[in-house]
Amino acid sequence: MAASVPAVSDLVAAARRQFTRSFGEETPQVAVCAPGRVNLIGEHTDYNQGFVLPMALPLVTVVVGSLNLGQDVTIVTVAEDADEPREVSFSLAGDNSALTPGVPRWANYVKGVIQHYRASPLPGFRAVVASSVPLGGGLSSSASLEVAIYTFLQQLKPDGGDNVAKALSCQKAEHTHAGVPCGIMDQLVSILGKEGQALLIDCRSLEVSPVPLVLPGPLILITNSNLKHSLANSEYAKRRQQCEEAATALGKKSLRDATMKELEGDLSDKVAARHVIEETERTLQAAEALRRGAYKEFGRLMVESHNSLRDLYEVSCRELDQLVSAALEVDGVFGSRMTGGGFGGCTVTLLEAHSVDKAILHMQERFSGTATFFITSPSEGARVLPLS
Ligand code: GAF
Repeated sequence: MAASVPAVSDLVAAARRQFTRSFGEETPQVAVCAPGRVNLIGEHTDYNQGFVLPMALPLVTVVVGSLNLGQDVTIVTVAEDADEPREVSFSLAGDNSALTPGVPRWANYVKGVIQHYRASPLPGFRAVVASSVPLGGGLSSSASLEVAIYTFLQQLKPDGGDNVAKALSCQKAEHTHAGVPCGIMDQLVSILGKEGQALLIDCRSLEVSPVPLVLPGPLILITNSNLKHSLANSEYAKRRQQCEEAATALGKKSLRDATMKELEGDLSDKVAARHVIEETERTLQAAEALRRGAYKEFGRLMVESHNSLRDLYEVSCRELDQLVSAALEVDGVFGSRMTGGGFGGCTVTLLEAHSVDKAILHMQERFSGTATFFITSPSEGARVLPLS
């Protein structure tokens, strides 16, 4: 059985109950949310200035809160994590030393966003965070938290910037406060997501083109391996560095400018570059196929993408490979692949609606761990929520 996605209104209600418990007040002044994302294709291409095709999810991070009179900040999360405190307080007065990363780790994303917010100084505030995006599941729980906090701060003090500037500030927060040299995909789609549309993003120009994914039609099934990935582990940074070195060796500013012909010869030390060059091309073809409703072709490109991430880029793992192979054994499945940074997290599968139950059952049977399933559709990006 697929899990049901919690309604945004239920998350807001949970955050409001915690707000009352923590601050003794009935109603916060502001409520906002920002979604996680699933990437349909175009993996590890964003920091090479290539193309990506993600969509925003109905899984979101909610922030509710109010202005403080001084410069004190208190943030509480409703998430349970036995190892980490659920509440953090600091002052924005003086230099930025209170924003130095530390514990709890979840608060580092908040501190990073405050540090890179485009309209300083910020007033103090009290807020509660609640999220339905699985943590460390490859669905951008961190970008959704960054973007939700930024959107909340915009209600307290407008920043006068545009959405791209907002995404870049949130990306910077991840670089400086989580130590992950991520690309721009997750933050952009969390801000710009649209109901019924995947977004083709050119990660060089940051131009975004909608690609309609109208349902009913095929379904998108997300399968969480429940194996938590750790993007901060050195592998992500290592891949990024390999790509930069490969681009320099080819005399290019980024791998976006390189062609397979230029890689000819000894490919043995350039397999990462080959993944990026081919994945960028695949993403453009996949967007075109989706526009035409050519789901079989789209599915074939998803499988090629997965195989390339597994064999060339080496960011998949046994659990993700098992889930993808199992999905592909079911009639009515167009394609399946790992999604996000890799080393755990989720797979995404495109399939006929009538095959969903069969696919879930078969994946459960063939998987060595315990997986969670969500049927999903493209949703709205970050937004301010009513508080009635
Ligand atoms: C993570 C990063 F945050 C993204 O920028 C992107 O590189 C992705 O991994 C891989 O495509 O989600």
